[in-house]
Amino acid sequence: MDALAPSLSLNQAFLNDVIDGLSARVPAIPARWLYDLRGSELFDEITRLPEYYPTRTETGLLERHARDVAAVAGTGRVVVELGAGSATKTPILLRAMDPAAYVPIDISGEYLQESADALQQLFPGLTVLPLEGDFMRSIRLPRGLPAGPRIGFFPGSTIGNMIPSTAVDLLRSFREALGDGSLLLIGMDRRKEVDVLLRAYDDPAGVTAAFNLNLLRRINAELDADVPVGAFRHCARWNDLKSRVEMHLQAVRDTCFTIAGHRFSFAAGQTIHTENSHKYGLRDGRLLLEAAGWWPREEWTDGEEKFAVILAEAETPRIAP
Ligand code: AVI
Repeated sequence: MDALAPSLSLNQAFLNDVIDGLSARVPAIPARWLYDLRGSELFDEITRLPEYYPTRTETGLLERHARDVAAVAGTGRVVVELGAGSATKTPILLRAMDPAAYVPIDISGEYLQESADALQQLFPGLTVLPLEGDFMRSIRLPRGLPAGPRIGFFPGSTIGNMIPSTAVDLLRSFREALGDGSLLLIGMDRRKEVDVLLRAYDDPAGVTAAFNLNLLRRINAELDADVPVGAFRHCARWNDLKSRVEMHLQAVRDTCFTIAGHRFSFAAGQTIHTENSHKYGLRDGRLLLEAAGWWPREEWTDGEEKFAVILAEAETPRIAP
């Protein structure tokens, strides 16, 4: 009974988001529902595509600058990662930092445990304290963490998937959870030529299209629905005013379907907005951090300035003119 309760409420939350989202004036479904098992596998595949530059570029930046991070942060910090640690990026940082403990936070307990186990094997002497929870709601670090300052690690440009007000709220809550004297190492994708961006989010192999369309398959599989997947196509758009790539599912013909007894109809050309990926210019990224109480101290970027890794320090509130 207890074991069923969480999945029941997750299913209910999915249903609520889908019904509310499709009933809205501008139909949209929160991007977090893209990541079921298949969605996560497809996202992994995306990160290896030649057109999808962020993962490769950020990993290169971490390899080049992890020692610079350690030079500022010193050793013996507690590393707190938002999201389960990636097998490629996290070890680069841990190796350079020699931390007092490593705390990965993720909503998926299973994925979290797997990644924590893998890192524990790689760093047998390291205290690994995985924390299951939704960091978008609240962050409460485990009791009994080693004393001393912390460093938050938020790679992958995940911050770009939030609208700016949500991003600032999250960065601020992270600032509060990590405390005075803390640092934050964050990856942000930069603005660049529109064709480069659109190729990264609409690759010729169709992996991103499959990732986006998988949301409709998931709705059919989990929500007693009959969405005609073939009536929609993946569509990536650059919204210059908002400085973001948007993913949509666009109806290729007039269509209607039912989800858990709710009837929806879409005219050809109408879309369901499924994801935002904001791209930050040099000043935009800094402003976002400062709005949340983080002072950017170092910033590293690749030769083409495609991607930035920023090291920011917790700012002490002070009187300002
Ligand atoms: C997870 N996130 C940072 C990816 C991005 O680039 O916004 C998700 C993604 N969506 C399509 N391709 C990749």
